[in-house]
Amino acid sequence: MKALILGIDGYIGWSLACTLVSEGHSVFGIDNGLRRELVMDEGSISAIPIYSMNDRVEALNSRSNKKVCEYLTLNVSIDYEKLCRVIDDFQPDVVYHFAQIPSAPYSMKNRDRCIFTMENNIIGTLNLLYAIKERKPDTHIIKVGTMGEYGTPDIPIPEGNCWITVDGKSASLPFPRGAGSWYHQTKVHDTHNIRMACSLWGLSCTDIMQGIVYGSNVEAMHGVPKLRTRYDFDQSFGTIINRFIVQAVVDHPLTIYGKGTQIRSILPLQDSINCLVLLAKNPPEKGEYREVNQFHEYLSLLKMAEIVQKAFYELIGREPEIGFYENPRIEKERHIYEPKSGKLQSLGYKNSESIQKTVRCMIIDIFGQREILNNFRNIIIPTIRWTGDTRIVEKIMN
Ligand code: USQ
Repeated sequence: MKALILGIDGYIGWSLACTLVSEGHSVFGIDNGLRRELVMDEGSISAIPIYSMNDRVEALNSRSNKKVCEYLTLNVSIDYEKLCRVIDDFQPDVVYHFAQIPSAPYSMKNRDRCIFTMENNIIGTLNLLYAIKERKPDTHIIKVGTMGEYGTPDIPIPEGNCWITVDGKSASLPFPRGAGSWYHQTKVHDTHNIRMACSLWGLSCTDIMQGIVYGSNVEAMHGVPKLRTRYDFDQSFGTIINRFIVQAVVDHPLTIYGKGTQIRSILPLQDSINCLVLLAKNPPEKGEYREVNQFHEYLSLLKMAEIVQKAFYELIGREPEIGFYENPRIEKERHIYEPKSGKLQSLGYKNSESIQKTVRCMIIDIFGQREILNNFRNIIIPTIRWTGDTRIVEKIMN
């Protein structure tokens, strides 16, 4: 299989590249290095040291003794002609699209960031849709959306369409979206745009409603330092469980926003990658827009913190404090959460391992970095608020 990965330098993009190459597939990766820049702007670093893209690609190729991975610096939302040329030359069977700004807090900081996130994400996807239509319309597009597109609607969340009845007439229609940030809203817009491209132009796309990914490793990195993927923990690019692990390691309270009764769907990085590979091996029909919900389980934030707390105590002998902070976001803290999933399972997907096991591996991985990470304690507490003001969030109670 020939896979084009847009956003190969990111957390998921790089993990996927290592996995595809280890399975004997050819990879062409594109990235503009934006994620590295934005994390630096946050005053943060990747908790796992990462190498330059050239070093990474060289390390990947040297394991196979041939050129199985190529890389080009390119901005998908700007360089349309270059993107077309890559498609002409590489002739991909599948394109994975991760070349997006993935952060809700980043997008909520102010108008400039909202617009930058909207432009970068939505135009990038439109460029990809046009490039595939014009140059190789039989290519399978796999796009990562988010479970957050659905929001927390207080009714069960279907996988794909739902039946809606008006005046006694019923139709299968897209489930209503309820994004809670400008970033999540970009994914909603993408969903509508991709759906239309499939129906108008006969493109074949899989749109993944993915939960929050956690983890520090995938098997295909074989513990090789140059093959490790990035791991963020700052307020914008760190996601909840990844942040909790770093917080535990530097002896900082685990930062629960609000009551911690919010429920979110989650999955380990290895499972996210397994699903991405499985979907490429089982493409949709020509013209099909296939929507899948991708998560392993759903838990309250408090439960996630307790799992990290227990695992850390068992491994290190110190129990991290769970801290409750003012919620900088505008989000429901008590809600029903019943998302459905079944399409991936019907393709043969099985969960790789329990959250407890993954969290233990993460602690072991990150603990070795504790001295360096201790220098970044000051960027852990959030300042970006959904109201638009930037002010440090206060701890309410332990
Ligand atoms: N939260 C805390 N403490 C923290 C960080 C977050 O309590 O230190 C809370 C947030 O208030 C929220 C929940 O944890 O209720 C999840 O926040 P998050 O930052 O881990 O995840 P989110 O903003 O939803 O976005 C992340 C990724 C995004 C992906 C999405 C999947 O950044 O790219 O699309 O997870 S989902 O959540 O299913 O939409």
